[in-house]
Amino acid sequence: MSDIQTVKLSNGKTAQAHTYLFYNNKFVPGNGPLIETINPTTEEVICKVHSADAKDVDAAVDAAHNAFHSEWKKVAAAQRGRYLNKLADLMERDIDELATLEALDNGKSFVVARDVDITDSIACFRYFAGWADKITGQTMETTYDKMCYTRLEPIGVVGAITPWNYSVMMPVWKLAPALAAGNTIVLKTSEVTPLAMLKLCELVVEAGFPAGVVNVITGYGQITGAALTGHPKVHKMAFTGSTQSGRLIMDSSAKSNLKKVQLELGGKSAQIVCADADLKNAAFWACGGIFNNHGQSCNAGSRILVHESVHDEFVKLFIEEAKKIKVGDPFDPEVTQGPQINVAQFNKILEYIDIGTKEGAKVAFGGKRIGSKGYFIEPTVFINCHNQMRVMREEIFGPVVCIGTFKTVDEAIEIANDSDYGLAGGVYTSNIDTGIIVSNALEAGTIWVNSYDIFDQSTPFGGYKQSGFGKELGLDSLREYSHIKSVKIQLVSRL
Ligand code: TXE
Repeated sequence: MSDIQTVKLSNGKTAQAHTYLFYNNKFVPGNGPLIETINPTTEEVICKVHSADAKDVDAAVDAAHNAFHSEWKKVAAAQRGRYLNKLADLMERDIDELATLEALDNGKSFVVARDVDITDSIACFRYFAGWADKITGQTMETTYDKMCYTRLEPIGVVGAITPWNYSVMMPVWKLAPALAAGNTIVLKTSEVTPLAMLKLCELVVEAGFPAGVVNVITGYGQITGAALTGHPKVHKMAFTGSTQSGRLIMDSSAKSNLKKVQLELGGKSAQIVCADADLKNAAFWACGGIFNNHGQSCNAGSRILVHESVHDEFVKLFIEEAKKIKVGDPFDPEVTQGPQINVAQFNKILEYIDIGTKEGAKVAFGGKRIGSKGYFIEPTVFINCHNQMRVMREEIFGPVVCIGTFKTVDEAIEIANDSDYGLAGGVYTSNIDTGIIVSNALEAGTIWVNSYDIFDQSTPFGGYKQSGFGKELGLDSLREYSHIKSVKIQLVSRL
């Protein structure tokens, strides 16, 4: 089986896809089990992709280790930035090919893949390219006969493990700061959606990165992921995925060589709609806040808490917004919601719709599968929800929103914080004091006021509680990929 395969799109066209592992700037076959990657629109196999066994992981880590300790360490910081900018330029050139593979493999609309996922990934590389030669420490005042300063140093080989919901953007959120800070990286893509990232590897070579700096392998969590997490030459793990897998990664990192770990995990974020909110604006953002990416976002605002005095009006406006979502083939330019990622997620979501109904929530909109082929589910609105229901507490990770009411803002804060998770939150109000007070009180890493799900490269993102720890994006993220060294100099000679 050769590396490059011709794959079929659901619109009858074809694309080219790499199917091998990528390390040392080469595409090489893997020795793990072949993985069938499935088109969620048609339920057909797109192609078979090679996976890495423990020996392949060793080879990829060795490539990264050797590159770090030889060439990459000596590359000037400004040159690291130039490589990242060049990669961003090449992604811009090949944006349609990258978006095509992402839409094919993941099921998200081609337009969204191009204008959000790939466009934001390009912006992320450019943002961190700018930082590469501006990484500085501090000079400290201590005593008259000493000089003390800090240096930010790269950690070495970074291991990254990413999920399928943003199969280019989540890797890039790790690659860009890790490389800007001077590390090399071995990234394990999700076994569910490997294709777009493998295409990006082609561009890594063209951008001129020295061999071994960027390495991308595919494989199952228990085989490839576990080998990477337990590897003694990997000194930091960056992970996005389920809370359950996050625990395993932390455990294995601790048991191997006590790697530095950052985890971006699940969520059950609350959007609070106050009585004084502009309800049309709230309905617009809250709807995108849950249904963007088919509800498959860690920060999805999947609980909506509405002041009881405006509940009926809000629900009416919210459903009007939900009706505008067009579900269908990702390559139809009008479509905003494609299929769910795979049969496991599809069944899980339908099961939760059933659980919610049995718990006493009422389906006010949607609630069913669409068609008989492909993993399509209607945007679904539950009302009459309270915080003891499983659908209000557990991450559904699909297009299902649960709406409940509150009487006072304090009660809304209490309900919002009554969660194992703490990734994000939202508040809609026309009073800036309320906006700030609620933002301060919510136990979550990102809060949006009068909007939701807006990202910027400069603004850090990461969780509280069981949504994980560590920050992605922004200056804080560079520190996640750096050691801070203190240097203390005793001035011996006296004038
Ligand atoms: O995630 P997994 P799954 C949540 C969401 C979803 C649920 C299950 O609720 O319904 O998780 O999704 C790798 N050692 N999120 O099963 O398994 C795996 O190969 C090392 C939220 O797809 O966590 C993949 O690369 N790695 C989330 C990655 O972990 C392991 C996004 C994510 O897969 C591993 C995805 C192991 N033992 C799901 N086990 C978010 N925060 O956005 C698995 N992996």
